Amino acid sequence: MNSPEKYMKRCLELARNGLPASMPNPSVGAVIVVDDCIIGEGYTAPYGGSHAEVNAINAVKDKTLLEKATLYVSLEPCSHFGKTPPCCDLIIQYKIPNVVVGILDTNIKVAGKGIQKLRESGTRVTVGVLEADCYESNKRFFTFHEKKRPYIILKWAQSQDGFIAPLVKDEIKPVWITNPISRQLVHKWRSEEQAILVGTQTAIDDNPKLNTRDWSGKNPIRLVLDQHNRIPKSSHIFDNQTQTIIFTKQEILFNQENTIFETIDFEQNTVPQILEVLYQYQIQSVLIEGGTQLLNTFLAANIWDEARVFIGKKEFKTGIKAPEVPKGNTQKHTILDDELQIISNHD
Ligand code: AOF
Ligand code: ZN
Repeated sequence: MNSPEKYMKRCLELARNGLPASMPNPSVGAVIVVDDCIIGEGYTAPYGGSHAEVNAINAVKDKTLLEKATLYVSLEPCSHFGKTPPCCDLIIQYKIPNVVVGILDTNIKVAGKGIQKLRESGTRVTVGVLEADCYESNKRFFTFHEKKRPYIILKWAQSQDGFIAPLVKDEIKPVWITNPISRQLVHKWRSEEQAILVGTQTAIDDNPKLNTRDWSGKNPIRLVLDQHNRIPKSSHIFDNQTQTIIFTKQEILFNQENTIFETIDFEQNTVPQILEVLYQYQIQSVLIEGGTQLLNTFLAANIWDEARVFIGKKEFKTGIKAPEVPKGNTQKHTILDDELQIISNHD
């Protein structure tokens, strides 16, 4: 591995520490090198905080070394005043002569202007090191800016014989298809995304909390479809514990500060309307947890980025049919007795 790749790998390692707290900002890693020695490192602080480059520069004890350093960074340094001043200005101020960038920023506020500003100041800039990995590290951010919609992850669990639920539910005891470890993993996944979406029937049948109680991360924003306001107000999703958005045909009076109603036209295709609302709220990623009808709607429209499907050992013989597992670039994992397939909708 040559040294730009070696240091970019380190940037990506650092960037992983910044997610999900940085969202909707991308999480970036930066490494400052002199004579093949790392003298400073940093990654993006939680949303609204300092950027990776700033943290890396602040970590360097002897600032005079910066005048002969190379800064490696997994995303183009910003050139705009957002919640923080431009990273480019700081790089120029400290006279860092070389900058190696993983990938360009597609946020229109930056989009090449960072590179241009650095080059105009005389900084030597290289772009495109481990570009695909840098894209992957901020897939939610890039999807949001490029497609004007959140990154969409479909998730469901199905029985060995292809059912998402039995026909008749036990009122007292929930029927689990997957083992407790898989279920904990789902709570980790919930903590990694900004929002979680379920359909009306799932909200009524399962009365889900849609939180991360089996994991230590933050709760996602809950999104629920409820065209005719059929979901009982005593349901967990109306418990005001987490910000909740209800997509409905007609808004109703409901005085809970954490519950917002968004009216959409159910006579029209709902998918683009939902995505438009999420874009307005700057929600960059959503985990869609069912039910079958909602998952099938996104699959049929081919508007999804990843599907995560658990296949449990249980057989139901009859029940509610799971969506057809989509074809695509598939990774298979085993979690105790469960099989997990992760399918990417991209090459
Ligand atoms: C960088 N380094 O670590 C990150 C960048 O409102 P602000 O000031 O926090 O700016 C947010 C934008 O800056 C964000 O949308 C993206 O374009 C860029 N993020 N840039 O140089 C970083 N996180
Ligand atoms: Zn910046």
